[in-house]
Order: sequence, then structure tokens, then C-alpha cells
Amino acid sequence: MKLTGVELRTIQVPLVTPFRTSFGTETVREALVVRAVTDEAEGWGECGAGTAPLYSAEYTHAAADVLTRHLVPALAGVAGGLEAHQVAPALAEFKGHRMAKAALETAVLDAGLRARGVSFGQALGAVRDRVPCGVSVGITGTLPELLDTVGGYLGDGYRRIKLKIEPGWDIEPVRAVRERFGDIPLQVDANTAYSRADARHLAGLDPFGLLLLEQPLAEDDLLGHAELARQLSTPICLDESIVSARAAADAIAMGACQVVNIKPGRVGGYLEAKRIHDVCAAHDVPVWCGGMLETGLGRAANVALAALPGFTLPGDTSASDRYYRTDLTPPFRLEDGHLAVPTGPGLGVSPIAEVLDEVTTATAWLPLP
Ligand code: SMG
Ligand code: MG
Repeated sequence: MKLTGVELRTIQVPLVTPFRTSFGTETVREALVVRAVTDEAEGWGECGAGTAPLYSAEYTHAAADVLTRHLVPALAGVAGGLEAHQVAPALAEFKGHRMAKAALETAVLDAGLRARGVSFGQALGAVRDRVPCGVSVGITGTLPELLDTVGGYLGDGYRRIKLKIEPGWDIEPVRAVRERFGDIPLQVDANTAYSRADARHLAGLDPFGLLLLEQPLAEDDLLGHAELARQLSTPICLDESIVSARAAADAIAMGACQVVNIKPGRVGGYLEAKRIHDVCAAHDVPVWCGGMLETGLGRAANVALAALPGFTLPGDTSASDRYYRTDLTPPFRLEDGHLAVPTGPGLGVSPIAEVLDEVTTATAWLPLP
């Protein structure tokens, strides 16, 4: 397959409701959409980075810059035809920027799979044709608003609720949801908002029988997570800390987590995400698919990944209408608490041209020699 060029589009899509986490409130999803044009087919990738470097060091403008100056030009140096497995080695000399790398690799992978008529699910090793879905509930600020929101999502059929927490919004919201909705599958995500000194406070979550506590401490604090895991009965799940299969293996060996959130963008792409799945499966560590408020493009690939055998917990793979009034692709709809794994070639979905044009705020075409 010969890569002839890459198109980068910055998109801005309004969210149906503001999404507040411990690091800020998003009302518009900004993302980068990558289109790989080859002599055989076109492929799409979505970059999970947002407007500002608040979830991790990456952000949209930086992703566009590193793709333009370094990552896309580096693919010109790959001898012979280009296939997806050659992308990560070709980009390895550039440190970090995993979300930008992931978007490029995903676009090349999608092009290759479309050319061969193979779906993402088939290529990754999916064993299910639909996946149970959870939903991530932002910080609302008042308990009545939280209970309304959670009640609405349970009414929609979501199979698991995740509450975003931060100091000052943790024990009480969990208590309120447990009291109102009983023994539903419930978990919390702190996005690094706590410190080691908060161990006793976080132990206050233990009586509520949560599925897991996601990323309470800093991204680089594996030892702190291991110490915390010994003090809590609530299982610790890592998100931000797990940037590679090696990081996953290390965290498991240290006892820093009992569960892993796999986000393909955070780890550099779907091929590394699959390796993390395999590492975790070898250690009997359950995994689930995280989300970065993806449009239908990123969602299609995430749903395919979530259909692998080790994904035994519902993911943050919610339906299109939880995020967007109009998705970039035909909408993913929740049916009986599940999303169907796309079966068409590659991602199995493509952007609707008019919608994509409407939300695009900048475009760049990067030709390859
Ligand atoms: O895609 O449904 C989604 C959002 C899931 O909570 C979610 N993601 O840390 O897991 C996480 C957050 C990071 C994104 S916040 C913009
Ligand atoms: Mg998280």
C-alpha cells in the first residue's frame, strides 16, 4: 500500500451537556481527524487529545504540529509498501505524542483493512458482536442534579455508571447514588486529583462496594497506587499511568492496579492496546475500554476493541446521543444496554461529508513524495 498523503482536520463539535471533571469543564469537543489517502483505499483516525493539556500533556494544536513536522514526514522513509504495523516503529524515535501517533496509525490501519475487506473487530480478535456499555457522569455540583442524570442514563439502559470525583465531591455523591439506585454496577474516576495523604479519606469509599476506583493519584505515582491498593478494599484501576504494554506489566507486577482502563489513544494505538489486553489477560487482570468523548469514528474502533475476550467490564463506550446531537458518522445507538460492533471493512463507518465539513475549523493536506 502506498501512502500518497494525509489530511488533518481540526473539528469542534458541541456536547449535548457540559462534561465536568476534576481538571475542568468541556462544552465543545475539539479533536483532530486524520485521513490517510493510499493508492488502495482511504482510512480515518481520530486523535483523542482535547483543547488544552489537562488530561495528559497532549492537546490538539500540538498533535497537529507534531504530525505535520515529524510524524507524517517520517512515514515517507518507510521502504516498500506501508502497512499499519510499520507505523509505530517508524515513529518510535519521536518521544511521547502517543495520541497523535495513534490517530495516524489508526488511519493507516483503517485504509489497509478497507482495502482487504476486513473489519477492525476481525483484525483485532473480537469475539462478540455487541458490547455492554457504561456511561461516565461528570461532576454536577448538586446531588439532586446528579441523581436526575444517573436516573436518566439507567433509564436509557446503561449497564454501569461511572462518577467523576474530586476532593469535596466523592463520598457523598457515591452514598447518594447507592441510596437511590441500590446495587447497580458503580465505579468512580478521580483523574489524578488525590495525593498519597488522602488514603484514609479514600478508604471511606470502601463500604459502597464499588467496582473500582480509577486513577486516584498522579500519572507517574505507581508506588503510591501500590501502597493505596494495600490500604483499600476497593480495586484500583489505572488510566493515565498506563501508557504502554510495559507500563501495564510493571503496574501489575508492583500491585499498583487490579483493573486496567485501555484507551487506544493514550497508549499509541490499537495495536499496542491489543498488546495491553494480552498482558492483562495473561495476569487475569480485567480490562475495559476507556473513552475520550470520541465521535463515531473513534467510537467504531473502540467498540471493536471492547469486543475482545479480556474486556470483561462495560466500557466508557456510550451511544452517540450521550455526546452529540449530530455525530460525524451514522449514530451509534444503545440497544438493550449494548452497542453493536461494526461489521463493514475497516472501521465500518465513514464520516458524513456535510457534517464533517460543518464542524471543521481548520484543514491541512500533507502530501507524501
Ligand atoms: O468518552 O465517555 C467518554 C468519556 C469517558 O470519563 C471519560 N474519560 O479519564 O476516563 C477519563 C475521561 C477522560 C476524558 S475527559 C475529557
Ligand atoms: Mg479516567
